[in-house]
Amino acid sequence: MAVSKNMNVSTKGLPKVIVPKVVIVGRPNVGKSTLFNWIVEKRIAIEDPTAGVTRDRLVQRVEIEGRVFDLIDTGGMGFDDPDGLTAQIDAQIESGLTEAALILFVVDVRSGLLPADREVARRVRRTSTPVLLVANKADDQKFDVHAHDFDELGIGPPLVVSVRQNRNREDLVESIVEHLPEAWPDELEGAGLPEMKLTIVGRRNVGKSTFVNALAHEERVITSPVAGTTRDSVDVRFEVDGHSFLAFDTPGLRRAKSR
Ligand SMILES: Nc1nc2c(ncn2[C@@H]2O[C@H](COP(=O)(O)OP(=O)(O)OP(=O)(O)O)[C@@H](O)[C@H]2O)c(=O)[nH]1
Ligand SMILES: [Mg+2]
Repeated sequence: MAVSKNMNVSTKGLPKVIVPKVVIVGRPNVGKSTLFNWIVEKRIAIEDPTAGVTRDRLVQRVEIEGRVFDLIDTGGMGFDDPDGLTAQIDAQIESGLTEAALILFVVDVRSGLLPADREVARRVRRTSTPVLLVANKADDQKFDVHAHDFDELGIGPPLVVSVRQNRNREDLVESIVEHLPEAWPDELEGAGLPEMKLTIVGRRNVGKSTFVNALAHEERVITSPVAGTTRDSVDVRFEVDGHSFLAFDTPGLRRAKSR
């Protein structure tokens, strides 16, 4: 079995389990989180008309057509965060790119090719990882011709989709599965399941994310003195003495505003 930098999970007593990571990247507001939720068929990531909403990298394990992979949502590349978290958001994107077995590079057919898309293209081309270009927001067939705008990115023809209109999900999913590294033996299925799940809750700014990072021994989630830094709930897998755990970092609970 080929083991690459993209392979991650081990479970005590069992051989290494290979779970490829598929990372979604793109400039802000192209619909990355919406696409993430669409593929995993759950409302995990916050979708919002405002640019720069996603900060952490979100992971969801997906099983499609018998293949298992971790789908990762990331913040908008090139977004200048008003809370001063730009470098940390970018570091999360970089971690996603580094661990990816496949990159889904999302663009928006409605707004066409923007300089920020070229910047994303430059960055993904620096990796040696396969890239699938996904042109989102083609809510209607008339948008399909605009997909050619993105040819000059040099990534290849985009897969044209609309999450809103549920267009071409099957093609996208099939394409992801085709690009995954080789399958692992059937008997290992499910071996990557955590032995224990922990949910971390508490008021804003009490140090929940800092605690999760201490467990994971890495800067897995963004921490800062700014209350409300964590916006999405984030699954964090980590191991202690060969045992696998899943911690669930949650946004801080806010007191209901008194009027
Ligand atoms: N018309 C149209 N709008 C879409 C589609 N997919 C997503 N959107 C909208 O695009 C906006 C941005 O969506 P998000 O998923 O939050 O975008 P994002 O790329 O994750 O944004 P950041 O995390 O801020 O970088 C939201 O208002 C979505 O409803 C689509 O297929 N068609
Ligand atoms: Mg997002």
